[in-house]
Amino acid sequence: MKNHTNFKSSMLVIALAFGSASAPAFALDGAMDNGNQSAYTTAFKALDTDNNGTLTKSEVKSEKLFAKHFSAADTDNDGTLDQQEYTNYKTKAEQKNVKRVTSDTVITSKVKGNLLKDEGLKSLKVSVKTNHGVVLLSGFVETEDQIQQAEKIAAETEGVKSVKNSLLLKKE
Ligand SMILES: [Ca+2]
Ligand SMILES: [Ca+2]
Repeated sequence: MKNHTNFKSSMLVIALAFGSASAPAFALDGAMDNGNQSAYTTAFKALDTDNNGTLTKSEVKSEKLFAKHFSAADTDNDGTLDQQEYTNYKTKAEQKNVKRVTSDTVITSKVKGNLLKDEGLKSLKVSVKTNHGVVLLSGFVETEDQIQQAEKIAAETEGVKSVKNSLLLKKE
């Protein structure tokens, strides 16, 4: 996990660097690491309807994130968001999202691992998907017991909030 943390902090440095210089962000359009930053620049300009370089609460109201968290994003408390405040907050929100997706991925692989440990289930192709800790099981199994067993194993896996069981019996 150490590398992951380093990666995050370097992303933040990039965000800060680009927040203060908007023009170069366009030049890097398409580059993997900077894709989001230039997207933010574009989004910022689109929202800034009077083109004065800052966003008021009403200019930004079409974005759910800022409609909800305007004052949190307005770090200097001047009632408007400049490009840096906008980009920083957006980056932070994005990182939270990345974190969430990562833990869903971890849950999925744990559930898959636990299913593979089960003698009765390991040969079956059970598909596992996770969204916000909710695990979706799907695919075809041979017996009613396997459906119940797979659900039980998934539900008992660490981090799982609930299980949606869409497993079906194979028709002979
Ligand atoms: Ca404006
Ligand atoms: Ca501000």
